Amino acid sequence: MQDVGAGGATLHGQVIAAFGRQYLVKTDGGGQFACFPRGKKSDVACGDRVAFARTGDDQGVIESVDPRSSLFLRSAAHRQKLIAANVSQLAVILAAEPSFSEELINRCLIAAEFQSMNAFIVLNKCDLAESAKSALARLVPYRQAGYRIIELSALQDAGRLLPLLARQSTVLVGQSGMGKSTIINALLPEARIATREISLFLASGRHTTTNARLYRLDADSTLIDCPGLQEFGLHHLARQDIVHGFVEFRAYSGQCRFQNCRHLSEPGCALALAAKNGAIHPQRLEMFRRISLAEAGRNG
Ligand SMILES: Nc1nc2c(ncn2[C@@H]2O[C@H](COP(=O)(O)OP(=O)(O)OP(=O)(O)O)[C@@H](O)[C@H]2O)c(=O)[nH]1
Ligand SMILES: [Mg+2]
Ligand SMILES: [Zn+2]
Repeated sequence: MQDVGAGGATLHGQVIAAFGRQYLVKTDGGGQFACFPRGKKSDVACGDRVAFARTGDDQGVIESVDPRSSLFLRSAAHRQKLIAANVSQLAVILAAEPSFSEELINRCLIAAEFQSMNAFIVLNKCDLAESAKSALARLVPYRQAGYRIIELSALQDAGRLLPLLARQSTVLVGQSGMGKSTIINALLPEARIATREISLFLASGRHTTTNARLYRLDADSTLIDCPGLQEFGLHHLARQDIVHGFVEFRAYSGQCRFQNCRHLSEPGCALALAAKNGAIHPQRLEMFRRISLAEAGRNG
């Protein structure tokens, strides 16, 4: 194989799985190496392109990370969790059952907007017709905001996602049990095998995904499967970034009575007026206020 350099040679590849501080790197020639980052800090994400020094037959040490086109991450006060690098779009995976958190949806969308990523929503398990109907009703504010909502049943046919995934690098996120891995397995039968291999490797018979993993759909399209999310901190964002994360609010920029309006309860707030007359969905403004107070409250 072309890419297998002599001992100590520098190789290049893409991180296709992240297990804590260990990364599986695939070279363009197809070789796979278990790599550790050099030093203590580990700021490498699934999807990253890296240069690494080969330290063994199938091992290496990551020397550097190439500049990224995007970095999808969540953060709390003192830590960041890198989710996926070099992704062009976000697919928020929801399901008819179990119930999903709307705050989580909004937080994921804000993080994607911050990285200028495209985003859309998938409502999975639509074979459960009754629950799908009420779930869909909860998604009206997002449709109104302009997000595409794809209804499907991964158990029946996930193929309708394919046109949206072509020539994109897509990260699938959502709460545990929504069906992210089932969707990927439906699109890529060989993913099932990879998942099983990883489960064996980690000696866990569980369904649930424990590590981020990149799958190649074709030469120009990739998918990243992630462990289920319970929370999504946005500590790395300023108040303005959170406002910007609500795409349909942008048309009202600069129209509030006060230039420093926080869109909470100030008089003459253009967003409050737009929500009142239905031009923006009141639930989105409510979500903005909740998240903004929780995250950007620290900035005054
Ligand atoms: N009825 C129905 N069940 C589904 C569908 N898709 C997935 N499931 C089931 O939902 C459960 C969870 O699916 P997973 O694909 O493991 O969910 P996940 O989002 O990857 O979960 P985590 O890895 O824990 O984050 C499994 O039992 C699936 O069989 C669907 O379209 N319809
Ligand atoms: Mg999974
Ligand atoms: Zn305002």
